[in-house]
Amino acid sequence: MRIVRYREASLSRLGALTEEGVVYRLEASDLLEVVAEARAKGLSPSEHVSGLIVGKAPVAFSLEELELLTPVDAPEVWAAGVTYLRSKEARNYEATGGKLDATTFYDKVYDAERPELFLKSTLARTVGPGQPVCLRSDSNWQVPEAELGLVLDREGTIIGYTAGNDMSCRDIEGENPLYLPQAKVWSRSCSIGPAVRLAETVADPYALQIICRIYRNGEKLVNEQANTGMLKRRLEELVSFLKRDNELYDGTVLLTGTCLVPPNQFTLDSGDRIEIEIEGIGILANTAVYKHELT
Ligand code: DO4
Ligand code: MG
Repeated sequence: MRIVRYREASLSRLGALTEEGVVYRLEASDLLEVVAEARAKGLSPSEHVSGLIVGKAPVAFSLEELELLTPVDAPEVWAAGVTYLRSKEARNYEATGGKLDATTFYDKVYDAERPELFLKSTLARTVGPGQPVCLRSDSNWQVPEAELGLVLDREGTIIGYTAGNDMSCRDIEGENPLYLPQAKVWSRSCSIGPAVRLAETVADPYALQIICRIYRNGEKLVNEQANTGMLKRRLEELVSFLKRDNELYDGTVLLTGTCLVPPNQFTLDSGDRIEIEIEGIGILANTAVYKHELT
């Protein structure tokens, strides 16, 4: 069972998306309300939602016809880094100008007990499916990072999974690691969606296929695949470090790091269509544009 949000007239609606791809409108205003209702009844959120839609008519539009919004209002989006070998290699390439045999702090964090965690985005900087993500005007080496996102409640319980795009500037990060916030955070530098798959409906979160495709003028330039089975850390381990002496808010999203990096010579251009597909969650599609091109 997945949860989506969509626009109807000018209102934001919550929907249940079944395995058959059918959307049912839910009365609750957001995912956290559904979770609270389920807990009050002693049910899992998916059991509760299945009960709510029994005998109801689906919405008149298909998923593709709906104007989807972020599936959850994430007050904060945090991100983990260097959690896959592929990411460590890519960062070392950026930081050493291609001298892959040099040992760097990326090697250290990959092996350290403490993971890399950083504040990636806020509600106002995060966009949903179909909405433009922005490119930085002062970078010449920009890529999307396809990542599994954990949707958390204020206790740090994983209530669902979504797909996330951690837009990144490889040149700014490679120039100096102290520039990380600028390499990661700017207007519309993060997208999440298209749905939240309720956690109890995922048999094994360490066995999800992740695909990143990038199209330019209709031509597929990037088509990379990986699997969450290659993740170096446990999901609960990442959450436990995020919770340490920290305040979590309902709907916080934690991106778990990228396992897909486009070829080193690739940089995003305005108009590129980015698709991030995660098995069982769906396809998060966004077009990259410069901020001044937004209408
Ligand atoms: O170390 C910098 C960021 C790493 C990252 O975003 C990732 O591995 O996904
Ligand atoms: Mg990342």
